[in-house]
Amino acid sequence: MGYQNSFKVFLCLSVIFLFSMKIMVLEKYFEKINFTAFSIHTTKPIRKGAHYWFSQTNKHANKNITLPNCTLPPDLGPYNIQLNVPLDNEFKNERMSFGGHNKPENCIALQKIAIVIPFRNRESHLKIWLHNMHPFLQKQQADYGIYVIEQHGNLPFNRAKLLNIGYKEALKEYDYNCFIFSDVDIIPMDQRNLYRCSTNPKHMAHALDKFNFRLLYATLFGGVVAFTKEQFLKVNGFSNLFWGWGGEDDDLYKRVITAGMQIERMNNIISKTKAIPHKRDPGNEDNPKSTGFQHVATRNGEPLLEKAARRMYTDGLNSLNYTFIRVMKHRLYTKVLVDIGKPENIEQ
Ligand code: BGN
Repeated sequence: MGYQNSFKVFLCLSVIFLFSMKIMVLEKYFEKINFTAFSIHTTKPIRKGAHYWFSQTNKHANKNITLPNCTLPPDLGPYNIQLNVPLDNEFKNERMSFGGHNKPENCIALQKIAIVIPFRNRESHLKIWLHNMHPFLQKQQADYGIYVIEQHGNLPFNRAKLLNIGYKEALKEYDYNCFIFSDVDIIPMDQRNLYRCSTNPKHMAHALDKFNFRLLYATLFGGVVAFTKEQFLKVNGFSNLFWGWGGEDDDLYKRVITAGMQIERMNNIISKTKAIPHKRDPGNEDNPKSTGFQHVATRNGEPLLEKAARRMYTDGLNSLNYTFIRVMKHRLYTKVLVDIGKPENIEQ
């Protein structure tokens, strides 16, 4: 009797064991199928050993469906910018990945947008920018990442070189195809102002409140501009030679025209933009004056802007050198700290 009972128990346990093994095998099989579906919609992170977005579970992985392309929501309109960000009420979105990347949950965005911000000592502006721009970009159904490129040290600021670096660093993480180069203190006042690239490079800060929402001069190309990857490569990026305030955006305008492109601007109502008022930062004084009338950056006494077209194929992305110091993944943005060297006319 005792022998028969133990045999039955053994039989039961074997059945349970075999059954659970079968479930495990089936689970593995389905995991494989789902993983294939998952990889259709994503790209692997490029930097190894890191943190990045796609190590997170993809909510669509189990649905095994193809998502539709994103469309814009119909209720885009004037945007209420918040300048006072309460300490305990920073923007939150549980779905967002660390480092300030987000993409729509239920559709595929056609553009993958890197927003690149040149930076030094402007924490308060960055806080306001992030608090307003994450909800703005998410409302526009953008697939985007925020890259803050910080210049190490106290030498004159080089906005354009930092933007070139942002382009390169962002591409190490994701296959971005659109780059929006933005100052940290500029925030759009209307959600219809699409943070997207277009068939030509786009100027997006032409109707600033500080200039009474009017275009200051026809060739102005500062504040916020959008380039597809191809457009940016075509102009060889920004010049690396503008140290201190002014001129680098005018130089970029000349590159765009020289490369046979036009610039685009949306209408003045949609493009109304806020520039957070502030004093000029130390280390960002006007770049050296060389004429009696205006400051113009120079190299060996030669005004850079005058020779913009001739210089563009030797000064830019293809001549960029800098020392990467570190990357820091914050909840709302990725900060890359870099040593960008010094102007040619500063001797150590
Ligand atoms: C211009 C600056 C731009 C700046 C606009 C708006 C120069 C080059 C000297 C001719 N250009 O004067 O860089 O975006 O003002 O502030 O300084």
